[in-house]
Amino acid sequence: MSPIAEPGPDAPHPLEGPSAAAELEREVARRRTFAIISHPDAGKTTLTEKLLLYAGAIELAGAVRARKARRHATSDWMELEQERGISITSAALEFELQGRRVSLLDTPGHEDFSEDTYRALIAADSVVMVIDAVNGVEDQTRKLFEVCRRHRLPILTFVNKFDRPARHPLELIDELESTLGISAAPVNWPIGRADEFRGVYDIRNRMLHRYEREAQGQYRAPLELSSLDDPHAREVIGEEVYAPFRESLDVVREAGTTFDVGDYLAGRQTPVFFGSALTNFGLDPFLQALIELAPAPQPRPSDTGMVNPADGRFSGFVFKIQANMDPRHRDRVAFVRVCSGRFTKDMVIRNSRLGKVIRASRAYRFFGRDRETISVAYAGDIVGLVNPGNFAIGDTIHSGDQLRFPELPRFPAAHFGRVRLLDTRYKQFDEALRQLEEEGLMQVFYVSAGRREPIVGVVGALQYEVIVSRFRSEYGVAVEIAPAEYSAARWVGNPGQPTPAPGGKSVLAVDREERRVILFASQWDLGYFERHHPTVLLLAESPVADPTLG
Ligand SMILES: Nc1nc2c(ncn2[C@@H]2O[C@H](COP(=O)(O)OP(=O)(O)OP(=O)(O)O)[C@@H](O)[C@H]2O)c(=O)[nH]1
Ligand SMILES: [Mg+2]
Repeated sequence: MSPIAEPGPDAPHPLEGPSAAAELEREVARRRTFAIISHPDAGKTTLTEKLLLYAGAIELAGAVRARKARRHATSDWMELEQERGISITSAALEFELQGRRVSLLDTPGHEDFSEDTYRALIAADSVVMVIDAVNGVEDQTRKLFEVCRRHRLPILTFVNKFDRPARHPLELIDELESTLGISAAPVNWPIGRADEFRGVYDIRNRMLHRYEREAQGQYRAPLELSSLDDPHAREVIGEEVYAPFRESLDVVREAGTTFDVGDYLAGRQTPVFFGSALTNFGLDPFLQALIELAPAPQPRPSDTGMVNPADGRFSGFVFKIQANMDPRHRDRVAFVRVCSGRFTKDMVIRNSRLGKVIRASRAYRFFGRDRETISVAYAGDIVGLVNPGNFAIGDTIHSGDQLRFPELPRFPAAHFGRVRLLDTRYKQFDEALRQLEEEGLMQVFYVSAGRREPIVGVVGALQYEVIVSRFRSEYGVAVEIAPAEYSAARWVGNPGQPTPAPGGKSVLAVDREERRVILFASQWDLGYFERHHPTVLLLAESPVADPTLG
């Protein structure tokens, strides 16, 4: 028994009062939560790994697509990610740097995984956009940029791969401005490219950061150049590279956008940095800028008005669920973005969808696959709560009065496949279906009596591969997925009425909760049904988040 008496009901809680409010404000102000986005392969995971390295959070940067014996990147922890050298699921990494508490979300670039990327974006306060210097602004970057614009997220741009035969920097800046419609303000300017890449010139501070192929990231103090006309500068850079560099620099200094922090924070302007993540070049100034410029947690809209991060009341939302991250525990973790207040271990919280009270007895912070138990977290943090079926993606959790954050984007399934169990591990098979559906990786439908051969609906076909791989590696179950001839799923929204037979190759199915779903063989069939049965309410989204339906 503890010799210390429990405080009576009237005693102030140790975490209340003016000093607690000041502590909350201080902690919130030092938080920086951002997502790294881009088209596949631009170098997000490589940049993430190198930023961690520079921040001192990891000792040895693991290369993406490294040989088997070598370490893998911290944020690509899943087996299939390591096999394929691509990111499949977003990863959260939290570290301390120069008095800031940084939470970084490395996201997958591939369109088939973009639902996960969109949700991670909404959990962030700002964004790092990576551009491949050879390919410029690519499709997926454009789409993700639109989401950033809608949410008014400030964006820092890192133009990567300048060690390769990159496009001309003026052309890249121009492309950023013309295709994205945002003004782009170069913070530094590349000197040469590919084999003639000499480094970057910091425009505002007039510093020359020299690139040295052999140094591979070892820190070299930048050279201060009081004037670029200085013969020493020409000598260091080399006459052949100097002339075109100087010419383009003069163009941007005269006609280009100058950096303005207000415009950046308002999402009207993106500061642009040039470098090469793989060869560790240009990372230090970028990381510095990130620490100095990226905004602290911002107020967020809810159904009860704006929620201020320094509000005393705890609130947050679940933006991701991931099962089996830790092979030793094999549990399901809900990733919560804390939006206001302070979260403490054992706190009694409420899930606003279920109206249910939950005691948060285990909470974690993340470092890729690794996690650490925490006893306190503040607005801006990404917290993991072990999820015994208490949370769904999009849930708002809070203490105090009821509130709800806006719903998270859900994408309708566009590809359908029949899952076949190739062994007899039925129990594990059902568990895998349930847990991966809960993650939002797929939707599961049952046609007629066939409980053993469900139909899964996914956003992108690459997810089939992920499902097969995860069934095997996480549940020890062998399955194969054969394409099924459906192209849309719609829940029937009027539970009381009988559902007319859809006809043709379309079928009536149920989801896990026995709610009725029609799997349409084509978009045309869907349209035909809608025209002929205008009273049948068809819902494009799984009503999972609403227990009153069905
Ligand atoms: N030459 C060169 N290659 C790079 C650089 N940065 C990354 N790469 C390579 O580009 C490839 C893709 O890098 P990733 O970091 O996995 O790219 P990503 O953006 O995370 O890709 P997804 O997560 O799959 O969208 C890898 O082979 C990297 O080694 C760079 O600065 N220079
Ligand atoms: Mg990646």
